[in-house]
Amino acid sequence: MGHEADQRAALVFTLFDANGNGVLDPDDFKLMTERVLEVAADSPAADRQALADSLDDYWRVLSETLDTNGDGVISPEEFNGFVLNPKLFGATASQFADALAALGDPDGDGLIGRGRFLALMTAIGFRPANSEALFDAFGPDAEDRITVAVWAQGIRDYYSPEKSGIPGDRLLPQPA
Ligand SMILES: [Ca+2]
Ligand SMILES: [Ca+2]
Repeated sequence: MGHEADQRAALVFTLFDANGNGVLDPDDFKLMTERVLEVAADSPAADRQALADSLDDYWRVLSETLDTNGDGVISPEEFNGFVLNPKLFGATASQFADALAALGDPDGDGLIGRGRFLALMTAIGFRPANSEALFDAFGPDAEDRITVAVWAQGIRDYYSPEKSGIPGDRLLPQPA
């Protein structure tokens, strides 16, 4: 695993710990679902449900796989970068990628505006400056929109340990 992928995995732990108690627990995934769905109140019900289902699945797969001491939560030690293991989590991450990107496009034209993108990324827990840089790296069109497909692929790349120099690396803390 490259250095960027290590950093991406560490950031995923911080983001998943939505309630900030230092471990991953079911409440984190409920909280993240609520925050994202609040931003996507105007998305079709099926798309909203798909996002809720994808985060439910994410927690189920994570806890079944990584809670090695069986205490019902995942510690940083238990987590330890395994989220980027494509064999364990590739399908789960891919489902989440499609569900999240779809919420960026409530009117179904296949395009996502910057404002909606930033609102969803902030709901997930990313910093606005990093999210802006990511949006720019995706190459928005003249009307400042990206496609649903580009964002979904960007999320998949983020979870692919063999990838480096990807747009998602804009989300990592930048050297001062
Ligand atoms: Ca937590
Ligand atoms: Ca545990």
